[in-house]
Amino acid sequence: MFVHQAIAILDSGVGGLTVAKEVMRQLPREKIIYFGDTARAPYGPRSPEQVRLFTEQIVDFLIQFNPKMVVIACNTATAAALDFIAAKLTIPVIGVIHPGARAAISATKTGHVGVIGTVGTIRSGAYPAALIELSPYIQVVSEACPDLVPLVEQGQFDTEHTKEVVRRSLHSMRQNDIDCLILGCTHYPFLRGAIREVMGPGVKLISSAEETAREISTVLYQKGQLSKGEKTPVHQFFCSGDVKMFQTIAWEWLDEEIQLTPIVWHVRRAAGDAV
Ligand code: I24
Ligand code: DGL
Repeated sequence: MFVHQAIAILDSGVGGLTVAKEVMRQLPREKIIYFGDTARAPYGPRSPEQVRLFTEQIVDFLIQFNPKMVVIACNTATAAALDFIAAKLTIPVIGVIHPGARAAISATKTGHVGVIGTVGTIRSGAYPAALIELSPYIQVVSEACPDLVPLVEQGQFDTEHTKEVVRRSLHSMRQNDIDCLILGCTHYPFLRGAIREVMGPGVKLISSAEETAREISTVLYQKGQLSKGEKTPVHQFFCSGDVKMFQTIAWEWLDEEIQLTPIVWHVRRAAGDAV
């Protein structure tokens, strides 16, 4: 049987393009439908209730395309909404936390693992929960690094200022004797160089994008749902905010022109809500 259904990927903005790119590389026959909620990004500082609501709205939008799988490519949204979304749908729902946690378990020798992410991700405790579920004796230290996303979005990957901010943000990580650090945010792999410099070569750095693409591959294979299409799929992208910004970043990152459709949300906002 030929499976023509697409993989739906969602994120708070453009960060999930790292997962989309990995899927394109590892699974070039799969069609992707991507939604970036750029109008309401960043999700990192928002409450879990709000992130859950936003994620639900995006999934309701994406489900009209009849995808074979939903991928929550944002760590903050995975932390707040994965279980909730998975319970609502009959198709597989994959987040970025479990794949990263699994990779860390297989990479650590000492069992001392560090996790960094947004305030929402770290506050949820979703990473320690995923790690301990897989391996009960693992020791986890986690720390929110809210200053790192702005650095990436300013394109400051390797400046002196970046090194200083990274050093400050990872202070508690350096005081713990970890041998493996999960970069629990879509944006942090862009700071890999600075993070490596601060943590030293003895600490393995785990990025979720590749791990998540592998998990997508495994699940689709097990379900006999890998695409058998001969032609290169035409992916579809949607964003809720500025089209030009999304297009520029997507072009630069994916190295190809994309089909992008702007979406205007018609949702009621609570009074005083800073959307
Ligand atoms: N990287 C990200 N987001 C940006 C950016 C960037 N601008 C330059 N680069 N802007 O994400 C998003 C602006 N926000 C503002 C708040 O609302 C939502 C949008 C990480 C990259 C994801 C692929 C640097 C940059 C780039 C191209 C590729 C990679 C990269 F321009 F880091
Ligand atoms: N995509 C988010 C994450 O991985 C980072 C950006 C944001 O705060 O929205 O947690």
